Amino acid sequence: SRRYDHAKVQEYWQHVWEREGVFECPDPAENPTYVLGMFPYTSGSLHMGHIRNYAITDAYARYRRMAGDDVLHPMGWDAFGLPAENAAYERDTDPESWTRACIERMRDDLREMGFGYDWSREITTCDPEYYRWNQWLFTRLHEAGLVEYDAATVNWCPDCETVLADAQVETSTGGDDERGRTHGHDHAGGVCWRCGTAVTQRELDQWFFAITDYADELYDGLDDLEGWPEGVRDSQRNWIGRQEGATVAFDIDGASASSASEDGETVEAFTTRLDTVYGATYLALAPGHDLVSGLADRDESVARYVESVAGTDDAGLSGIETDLVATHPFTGEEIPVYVAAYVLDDVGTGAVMGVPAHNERDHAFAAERDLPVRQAVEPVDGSETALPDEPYTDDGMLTDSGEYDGLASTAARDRLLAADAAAEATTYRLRDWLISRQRYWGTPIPIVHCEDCGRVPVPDEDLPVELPEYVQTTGNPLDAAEEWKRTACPDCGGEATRETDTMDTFVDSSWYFLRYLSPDFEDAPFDQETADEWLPVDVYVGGEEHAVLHLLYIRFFTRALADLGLLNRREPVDRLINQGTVLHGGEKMSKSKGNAVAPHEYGAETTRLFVLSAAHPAQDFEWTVKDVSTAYDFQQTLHEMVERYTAMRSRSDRASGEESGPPADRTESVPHDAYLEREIDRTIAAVTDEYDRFRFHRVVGELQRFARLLRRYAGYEPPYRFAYARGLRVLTKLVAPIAPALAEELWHLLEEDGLVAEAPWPEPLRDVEWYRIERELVRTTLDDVRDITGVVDIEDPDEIEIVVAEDWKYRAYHTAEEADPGDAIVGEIMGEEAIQRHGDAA
Ligand code: ANZ
Ligand code: ZN
Repeated sequence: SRRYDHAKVQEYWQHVWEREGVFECPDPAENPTYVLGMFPYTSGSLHMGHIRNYAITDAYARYRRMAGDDVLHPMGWDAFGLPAENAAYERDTDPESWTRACIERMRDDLREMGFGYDWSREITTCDPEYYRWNQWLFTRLHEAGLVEYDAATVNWCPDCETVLADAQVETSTGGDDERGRTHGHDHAGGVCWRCGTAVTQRELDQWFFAITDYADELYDGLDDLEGWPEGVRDSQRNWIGRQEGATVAFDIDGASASSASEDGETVEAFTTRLDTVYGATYLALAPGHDLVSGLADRDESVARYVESVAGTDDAGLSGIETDLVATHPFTGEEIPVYVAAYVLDDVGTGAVMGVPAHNERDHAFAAERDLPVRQAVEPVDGSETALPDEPYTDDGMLTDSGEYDGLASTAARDRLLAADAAAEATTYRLRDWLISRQRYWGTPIPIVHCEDCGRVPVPDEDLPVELPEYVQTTGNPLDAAEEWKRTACPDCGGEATRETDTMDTFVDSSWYFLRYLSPDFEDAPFDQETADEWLPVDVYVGGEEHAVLHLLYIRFFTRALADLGLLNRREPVDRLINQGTVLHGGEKMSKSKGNAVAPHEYGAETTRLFVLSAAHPAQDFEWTVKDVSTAYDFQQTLHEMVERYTAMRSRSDRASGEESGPPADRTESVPHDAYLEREIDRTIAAVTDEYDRFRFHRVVGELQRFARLLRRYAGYEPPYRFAYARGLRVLTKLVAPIAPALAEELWHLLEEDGLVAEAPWPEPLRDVEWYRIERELVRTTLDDVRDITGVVDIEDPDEIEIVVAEDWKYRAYHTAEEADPGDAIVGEIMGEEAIQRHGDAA
């Protein structure tokens, strides 16, 4: 028979879908389902990671559309950012032209893949019509006190000449630093996330979003995000880094005349182990602690130490003793004060009480300096510790701790909090979001600097502040745009200059999912009523590299917008899927590794079918030509089956002298028909269930199995024909979300009306309660399977299929493909006919 020409088929149906507006989301929607893939960064062309991401959302969107939902499946472009500027620089063009060219190419790529988007809602973040709303939102946040302008030591990439957010600094080993580090924002030793250049530190005035105001909410909210992978929730918890503990106040005495200026100062040390406080034998300050700058001014050796550790990542256990002493608030003893780089500036209070007996680091620090090791906690069971050689770090019972002796650590922590010197404290690792970038290709921050009025927001009616024309410079092109910079102060009308920083592109992507909902809305970034109706996004799919940054920022924005009264939702996404990696030769498939396969190399339909059938969306999988050809063959098989059937149908129509309509013998009840009908119902129920769970690989597995079964019937003339025809129709519908163009072709061959993309999802003919029970059973443990089947030598429960027949009897079958179906029945025996049927076909 004729092989189907997949390239032609794809192109044709893509055209028809567009002509018929299949993917345009009804407005207003009755049954809204929002399916969203993370919009691509406009880097030039689509890679396999994109394809996998969008194949997942497209399959789910198509499935829900057929199931009767009003589905929104939009697409847009994350178009601002440094790489465009770098690319433009290298190619001697400007970022805008380069970006627009990328968008054209990538849009074509997406179309060619047959993905169904509502292009009427396309958004591009570098359009002034989009970024004006970034500016508008900045102004609203500013009014609400959620924007700050602060001098800050910032991570600086000397190559990109820009500030980097903490999360844009990677450890030079290239690992996922988000999870590795527990403390700190001291990124010396890190490299720029884009170009890999070693990051340095700089002091600059910068704009921040006060995401830390939401630290608790963002942290606590994670517990309720049941549709999110645990790994992502953990990464966010870790990133927010909430630690509950206490501060302990130490009074400082200057031991010499020159240190009198610190007399009467108090240093608060943050600790999670207040129970060990009697074991504190020294106090250590971070090099950036407030007290230290004064110390350094009058003490050369402190100054030299601070200088020597600035910008180094592993100052180890170095430190320097100061001429200060601290009074231990519980014992009244005087303890020495050190400056030590292991105490981080921006963790806790930047000061620690050193407890050598119960903390590894403090123990090591003390050992090098012969500081006393004083035990305050002992094992509850009275067992020996390795003190003073090794610290005892577990909880236990207090000893040598005055009135607290004998208390358990937990109880002691509570009781000690009542003391004057102690106070409950929570610290966070999360820092405010630094959004300033000294680059051109981003949203200009809508602020005017006026000598008299200070920093004045640009009034809404003057938005957008559009980017000036691009000029090539090494620094920030906006600084060089003299004419653009010069403006009038919105307040006093006097001469003023524009802010030249642009916004981090993560601002653009923090609310884009809202813009799709009302892309032409002119009064605000989005229409609140529509947004309340559509949110949260039902499914959001994207790479796990966004586990922290982007996915924390959209949560922050949603909450901030709710507090601004612009939205009635506090979480943006109901269900999150991080798609796994496509591997090739054991390594992540990528251009830079030279192991990339272009999305169209094997044809769009084959690629989609393969990436969806290879593994669960969250799992990594290996690209192999063998598996690709399996996907290809499956399409050919389906096509052949339908073609053979239509040929047979027209033969028999001619023989019976009828154009169409049921043959006379249709009313006869035939056992094989009943069996096939039941299998059709079963397949519908199974496949629907798998689509609901995003297990497209199992959908394909079910469909392959079903196609094999159906094929065994192919040679039979009526009376099986009606069940068979239904089987083909159902198969076509069920495969449509995954191989949409092939399915349209089959639908057309079957002479069905309309488009399969718009056809209703198939329904089982009879009650499938039995099927649900069967599924439950399959999910039970191996022991249960043994109980039910009485078979003891089952190794792998996946080899066994439990079926509940309509007579409610349990039946178990081997499902391993090689097993002969007739012999493989291990439970009860199925009806004679069915065995015979299987036997015939085998
Ligand atoms: C005294 C103490 C005794 C501590 C003890 C621990 C154990 P973890 O260890 O991750 O729970 N810390 C506080 N501020 C710090 C800073 N700015 N830089 C470096 N370390 C700092 O973190 C909590 C502990 O980290 C705190 O509790 C403190 O040491 C240290 F047996 O205080 B602890
Ligand atoms: Zn002014």
